[in-house]
Amino acid sequence: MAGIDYSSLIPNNVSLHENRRLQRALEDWQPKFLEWWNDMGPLGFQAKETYLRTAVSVDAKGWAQFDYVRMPEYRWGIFLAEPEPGRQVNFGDHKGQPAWQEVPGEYRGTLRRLIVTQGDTEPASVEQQRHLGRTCPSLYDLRNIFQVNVEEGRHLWAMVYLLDAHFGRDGREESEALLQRRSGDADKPRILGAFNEKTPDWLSFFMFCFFTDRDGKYQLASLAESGFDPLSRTCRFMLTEEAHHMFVGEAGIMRIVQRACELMREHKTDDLRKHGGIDLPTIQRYLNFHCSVSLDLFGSEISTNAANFYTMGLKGRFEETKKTDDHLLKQATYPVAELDGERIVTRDEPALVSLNERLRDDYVADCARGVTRWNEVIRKHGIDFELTLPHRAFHRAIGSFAEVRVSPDGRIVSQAEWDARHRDWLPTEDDKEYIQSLMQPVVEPGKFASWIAPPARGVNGLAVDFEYVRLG
Ligand code: BYC
Repeated sequence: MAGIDYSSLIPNNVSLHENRRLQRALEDWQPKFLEWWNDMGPLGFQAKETYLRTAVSVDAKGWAQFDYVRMPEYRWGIFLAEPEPGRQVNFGDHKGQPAWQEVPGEYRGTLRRLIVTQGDTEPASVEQQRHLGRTCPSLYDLRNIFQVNVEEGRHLWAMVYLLDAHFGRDGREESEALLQRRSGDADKPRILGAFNEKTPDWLSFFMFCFFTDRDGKYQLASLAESGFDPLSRTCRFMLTEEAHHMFVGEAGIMRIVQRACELMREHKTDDLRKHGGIDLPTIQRYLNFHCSVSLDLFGSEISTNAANFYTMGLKGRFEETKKTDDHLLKQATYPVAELDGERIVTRDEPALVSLNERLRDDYVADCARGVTRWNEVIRKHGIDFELTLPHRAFHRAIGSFAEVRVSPDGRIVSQAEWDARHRDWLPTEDDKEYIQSLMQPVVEPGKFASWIAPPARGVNGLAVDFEYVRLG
């Protein structure tokens, strides 16, 4: 079961050949996916051989194999984590029942909506990153973004499999629609806000991988707890791929911070724009932006949707089965940050409707650990500067804080103060222009752009100056 059948048109470990109807539906979707990939995937590199990893089995060890592949020939397919014998619904009203192998009829619409929302983010991110190859800071980074892109493509396959296998005609229609919406399109935008923002440069890309892919980690982890077993198994395998995307983000920002510190020391100045580096305050403004739009992805602080997902057994908490409470949460409360006139206060709210906020708390704690590691680099250079996460109420468009102006340190401010100060807090036109001016491609193996340090090691034990993408 762990091995993946690569002999069929669609690689899979779900015995696709035994289900002709599903196989036909997916084989019908496959050329449409490829058409979308060619139209909306990485621009200008489709014919280049890239050193990519491909899943060969879903075992804990050794599931990845590395080789040169042209991206349109990447073997996208359907990989589910191993089934857990005797698995049950572990929370909500159906707690203790056997996990569902088929969609419970009464939850069909809700479950489909969750799967579509998850699925929609995957092609959206590929679309957002479409132009970045042309300004890569190195071949190593070019290979990494393509790895991320093909895996997001595979995550789309994962959700389309669930839609086609379990939602009949509606599912097939949703699968088509996933290829028709476009990131940032005024008429047919992607579903969630952050996935309609632009990712116009590599600083934004690394921030996106750090903050927005991390939302992916927490959402997938919650869906991996689902009582609908195929969704759980799908998300469990997706999480193994997601880890690399967050690594790309965290290590990318770390290398930019390191380069900034080296330039500050070398030139004895904070003004790195003369020296082709990205100064720490600019990094902070990009961090503020990407963190705040990613916080929005968790939905409203108080959400009956979230309560229903949980009570129905469809979407759990992060690490649900490690928690020792009753997994029903009908009596429990949870502290939630709220607006109280001109102040932000914390109040205990019913735990069920607070599940979005609870997941956001887990997420913020995880982000904070990454920021601490970046600050460690700054500290080691003897520089007196600290990157910080903005307050959760800063620059929000979803939830209780969407209506107020809040500073990164969590003060509610007047519109006048916001107008006067927001340039200190969010990327300015000047910042964007400067960052854009740095986006000159560096494609000689082992060479790196002026604004980013080389990584400590290459991919899969290879040298940093390995030819990760054959451009010749
Ligand atoms: N933008 O009760 P509310 C990833 C909508 S990232 C626009 O506040 P709820 C990845 C909401 O849909 C992970 N709309 O929120 C990362 C609802 O609309 P309907 C993606 C928003 O429902 C990088 C209404 O507002 N996965 O994998 O409790 C690269 C009121 O909703 C937003 C998931 O998100 C927003 N930010 O929770 C590649 C998991 N927020 O239904 C991939 C699946 C809320 O009234 N999704 N709305 O029309 C969910 O669990 C939930 O839909 C959400 C929202 C957590 C997103």
